[in-house]
Amino acid sequence: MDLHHELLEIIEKADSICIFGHCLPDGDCYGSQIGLRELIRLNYPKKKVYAVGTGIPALFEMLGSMDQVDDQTVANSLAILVDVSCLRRVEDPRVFTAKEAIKFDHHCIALDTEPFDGLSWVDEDRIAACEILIDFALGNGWKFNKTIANALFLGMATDSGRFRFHGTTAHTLELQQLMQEYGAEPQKLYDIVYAEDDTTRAYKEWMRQSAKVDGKVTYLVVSRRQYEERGLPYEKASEYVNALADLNDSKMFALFCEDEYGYYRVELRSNHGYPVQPVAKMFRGGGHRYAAGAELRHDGPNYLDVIYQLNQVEPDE
Ligand SMILES: [Mn+2]
Repeated sequence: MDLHHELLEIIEKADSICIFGHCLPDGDCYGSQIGLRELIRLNYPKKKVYAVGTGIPALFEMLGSMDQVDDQTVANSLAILVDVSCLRRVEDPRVFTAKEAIKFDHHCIALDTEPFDGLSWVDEDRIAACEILIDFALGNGWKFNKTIANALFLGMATDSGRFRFHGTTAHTLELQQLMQEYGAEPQKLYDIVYAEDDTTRAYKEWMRQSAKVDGKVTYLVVSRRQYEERGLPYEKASEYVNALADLNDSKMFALFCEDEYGYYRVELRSNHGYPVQPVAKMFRGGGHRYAAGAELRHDGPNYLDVIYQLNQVEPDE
């Protein structure tokens, strides 16, 4: 039996399923969780299936909210990890107590990615985990509805920067079109996901004005004081790396943001085919080939070491 059918068989055998994603959930994580939950509910109405974690509250009204489940439910469930590489990176640590775990993911395996024993469909060449889930559902002959189409469209749209980033393929665009045929509403999603309040707009503008250039890299180091006095929480301030895209004709861009412990969250990107993921791996991180994250601690290397390594990176092809 091939991988696809083995995964399907495990899902078909489970009466209760909890779907887990990563910390600081993004559109692909939340879209994968909701999309898969609704796919299973629609195609197997007798199964109990839950999406566990914080999700993206601004989208709950349109796509559905996350589920509150008790410990017993998790312990009696099949865990399905989506958009996350190992159990340790899952937002809700109760995932460790689940009966069995499988996953659908598109993250590169990093040095500190823990081994995952369950059956996995991992494809690092996919722009989004949602793309893998759509192919899985199509292969199963599963029915879709508008909510499913919206949720899975969301994941592909956000991880690909609205179908622009390196790694967006002809297949991605086929699935984008198919989701629209099933009822996805791009404009309605974008109005919510990309709505910016004045605080955020001002912060991103400050980011662009404060960015520095070193060789092939545009970067910005943000201290806790700098985002707090601009009214942003760490979770937001540290994720807006794309505000630095396409400045100064740089090949790569990087955001270093201080957390409450004085560590720095590092986000590395390239829209020009420069693989940044190997650099992330050198600094306690991982992610995708052209979009990766890392962490810097007090006693270790600092941001200049990361910039130095980025400047050694050569483009693919
Ligand atoms: Mn993703």
